[in-house]
Amino acid sequence: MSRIKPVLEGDRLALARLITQIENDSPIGRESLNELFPYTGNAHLIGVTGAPGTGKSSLVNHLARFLRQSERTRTFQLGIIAVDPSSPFSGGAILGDRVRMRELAGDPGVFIRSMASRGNLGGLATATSGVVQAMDAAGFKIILIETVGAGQAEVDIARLAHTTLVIEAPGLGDDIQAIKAGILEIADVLVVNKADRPGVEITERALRSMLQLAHPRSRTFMENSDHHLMNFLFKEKESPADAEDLETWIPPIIRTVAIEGEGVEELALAIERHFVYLEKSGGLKQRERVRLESELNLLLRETMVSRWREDVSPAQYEQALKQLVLRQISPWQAVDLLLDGAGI
Ligand SMILES: Nc1nc2c(ncn2[C@@H]2O[C@H](COP(=O)(O)OP(=O)(O)O)[C@@H](O)[C@H]2O)c(=O)[nH]1
Ligand SMILES: [Mg+2]
Repeated sequence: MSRIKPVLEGDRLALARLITQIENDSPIGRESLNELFPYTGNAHLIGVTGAPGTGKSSLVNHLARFLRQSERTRTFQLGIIAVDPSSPFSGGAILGDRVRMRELAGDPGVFIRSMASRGNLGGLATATSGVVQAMDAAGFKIILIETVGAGQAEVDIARLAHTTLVIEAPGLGDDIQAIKAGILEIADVLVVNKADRPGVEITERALRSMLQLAHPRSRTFMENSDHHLMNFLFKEKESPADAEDLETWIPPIIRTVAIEGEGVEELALAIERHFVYLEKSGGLKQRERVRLESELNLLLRETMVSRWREDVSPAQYEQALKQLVLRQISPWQAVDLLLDGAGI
């Protein structure tokens, strides 16, 4: 208890140290997370995902500043986790994050952490979930998690959130190759950033038709989504709890110009509207269950593989692979051989 007390009390240095322990997957990190877990569950977790260069970091930056200034949220402590699955030596995203840190530095209500993979994507998702828990227990009311929407690990990370924003930008191809269907399916809010660039309409139209494919049920989309959304938002401003008429959540499409901060207010309202929707519809409990279930499955998968690795030597693995390549054994037989060898 004494170890986690400073973290629970909001000591930033203690939190930063704990996060390092979590990233290293140390025994102290794990024990602390066990002790902290009962204190989690109070943060609104917001995932921000999309292809590299779509403007996720710029948007998160502006959103953070907006939330720290707006009346309802200005007392909230805000956590930002930037997950960069590329090599820590590639530099790009990390450099961008340094710029952001300088911009948001000086605001004691904002805590930023960048995480880079050390070549183990599964481990990155697990570490991210641990860091989210630590920030949640430390009292952050809103946690923004930025990930590059590409592989399975990013989908795993996106599943940690209550509200997922998928960021698109014009010019990445009319058919939006950059977005994987899996990511689109978990989108709660769609953002077309770089709306100052040509091709916004094309991107928006493509997104709308992809959404209809992904959610063929009762989702219909107004031709002019901005008007639809604004109507809703103004109603919402008067009575934030009045979301009962919504049976199915229709992901709104919001245009933004992140570098100017344009559309950020609308985005913040859409996020809030989604949270209110989750609370009112009972979806929050359901979401929480699904969220924790994917977290559990993630840890199970990873723990099983790492235990197996401890039991099977690289030589045994090589031997099985060699037999497989020589077609002395089938892939299934290779699996049996390796799992039996590990006593699993
Ligand atoms: N023209 C324009 N450029 C933008 C906008 N948002 C971001 N950018 C630029 O796009 C580049 C990538 O932005 P960044 O936030 O790092 O993208 P990320 O890789 O998705 O995090 C940077 O040079 C930004 O200045 C926008 O709305 N309009
Ligand atoms: Mg970024």
